[in-house]
Amino acid sequence: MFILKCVVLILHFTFLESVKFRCDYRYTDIGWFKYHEIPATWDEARLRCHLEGGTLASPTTPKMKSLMLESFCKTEIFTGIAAIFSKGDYFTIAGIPLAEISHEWAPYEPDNKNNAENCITLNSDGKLSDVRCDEPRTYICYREHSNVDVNVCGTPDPDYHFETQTNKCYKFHTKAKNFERAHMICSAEGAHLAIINSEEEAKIITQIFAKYPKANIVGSIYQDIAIIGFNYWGLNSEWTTIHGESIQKAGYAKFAPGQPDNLKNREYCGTVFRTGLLNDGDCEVNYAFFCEKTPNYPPVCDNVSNTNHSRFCENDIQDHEKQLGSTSRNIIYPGPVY
Ligand SMILES: *[C@@H]1O[C@H](CO)[C@@H](O)[C@H](O)[C@H]1NC(C)=O
Ligand SMILES: *[C@@H]1O[C@H](CO)[C@@H](O)[C@H](O)[C@H]1NC(C)=O
Ligand SMILES: [Ca+2]
Ligand SMILES: [Ca+2]
Repeated sequence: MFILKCVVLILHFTFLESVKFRCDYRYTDIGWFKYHEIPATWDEARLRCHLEGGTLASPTTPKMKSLMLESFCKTEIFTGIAAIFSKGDYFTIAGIPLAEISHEWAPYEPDNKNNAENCITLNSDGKLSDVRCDEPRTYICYREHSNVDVNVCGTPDPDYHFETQTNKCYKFHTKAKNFERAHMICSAEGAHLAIINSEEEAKIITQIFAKYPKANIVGSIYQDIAIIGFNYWGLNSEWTTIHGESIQKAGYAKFAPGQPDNLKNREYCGTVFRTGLLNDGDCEVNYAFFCEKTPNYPPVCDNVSNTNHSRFCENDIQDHEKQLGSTSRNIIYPGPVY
């Protein structure tokens, strides 16, 4: 019996020892990495990494650099090193000065071309270049190893709360954003703008909204309205959820009295009042918003090192061939040209 208890205890501790994080990040012994293949401007890349629970990666150590280099196939990626506060003063997101990072510049770099280059790329040969921040590039997000595990909602973000009636998690964002930005934020968090599928869910939304009095909502003059996941599908003349169903079919279509009123002829995005009743809102106006998350999506993985991280670079190589107009298979990566 005693031995059995010991085994159970040991199993218990072994279990406790692992920390989970979303599987789109690859675990290494220094932390979690995700290569973002959709190019973004530096500001957007930084924000997306932050919302995902990481930071825009920088080659701060030889180990970091080699893990970054084996994660991408492009000629270069954005790093987190940028001069965002004053020209020429380069720091990582976490404030490490470039001078403290061992680095080698690509030929003729840095040139601060047209006095417009404030961001730094890591090139496939391991060298750095200064580039414009507003020209989209791919990038890597990095999450340092942390003891903070995911919660029942499958995220380390403590602001997602599980609701038993719907088996979903919800997060109320008090910092008001427009529809597009709200959609991006929920997506990056592994969630989506909340979709109300029943009276019950409308009630949950109402109850969450009630926990945040007007004074808690920043950046909006409409503190009784929050964005949720539906909008007006003009071509089909129908209020449609972001998952493509009419709101009637999705299960909840109760507009507030007098709504939708298409005020000023510019209300095509879905919002909800504190009452739980729907409203058409202005897609460009900032409102608080609700994200909804399925607990087991995105899936989470244990912090187990995955050594099989060879990226399949064929697509990128074909890209280069197209750009170069070459048919050669044993391509030599061209140096970056700025
Ligand atoms: C996983 O995380 C736990 C808790 O922080 C840690 O003790 C363990 O060493 C980690 N495993 C690996 C392979 O890094
Ligand atoms: C490693 O990854 C490649 C490509 O994704 C896959 O074909 C191969 O089976 C993997 N090997 C192992 C040992 O997991
Ligand atoms: Ca340059
Ligand atoms: Ca309205």
